[in-house]
Amino acid sequence: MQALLEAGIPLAAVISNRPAARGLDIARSHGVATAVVDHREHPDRESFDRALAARIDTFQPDLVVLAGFMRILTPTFTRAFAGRLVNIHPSLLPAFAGLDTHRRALEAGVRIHGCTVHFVTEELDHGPVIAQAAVPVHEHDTEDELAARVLAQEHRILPAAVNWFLAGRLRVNGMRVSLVDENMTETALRVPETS
Ligand code: NHR
Repeated sequence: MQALLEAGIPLAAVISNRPAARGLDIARSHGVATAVVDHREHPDRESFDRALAARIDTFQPDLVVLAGFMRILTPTFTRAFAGRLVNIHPSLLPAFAGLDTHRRALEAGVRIHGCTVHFVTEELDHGPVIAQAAVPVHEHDTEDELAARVLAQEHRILPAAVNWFLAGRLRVNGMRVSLVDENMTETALRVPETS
């Protein structure tokens, strides 16, 4: 979220389900509107998702970005925002969907790891891929070291993907996303560096 602000992307609002989320303070310090929809005040996911969707609608955003948002969304929500809802996920999807991606990548012994910006659909972490960045996994990496290397790339590809969306340059064809007027391979793929 901070990377979006620093990239100059106009945020209509920052909304969290956690009242103590640090992103809320960062947003306030940038003069961005904030709201909290606390999931603990709702009896079930449907009710939370309806309240969240209603609050988002008051801000009339062009795009909804999940950035560290940790609640699985029901089809009621994903259908309401279909085609204008994206997530940044800390793995090279479809590898390591779900949680604890860096620990699982280390356990699996992969040499390359990374992050993915994708459209959110009802199938968790399986929507059409917009951009990916790869990083090397070093021999003696800890989970934290690997996470930091991936995070630096998350901060590059999320603002890039959001800018493409806002410029109306993304086309979705089934699971494949293309970028109008540009070769996607040269722009939406970040290849691993060796350090
Ligand atoms: N919802 C849908 N329908 N589809 C996606 O692709 C979604 C989504 C909601 C969140 C982000 C995702 C990630 O990038 C995301 C993608 C949380 C969980 C999870 O298991 C899984 C994936 C993601 C985020 N959440 C637990 C739950 O029961 C709670 C875990 C916790 O609070 O620590 O909701 O990683």
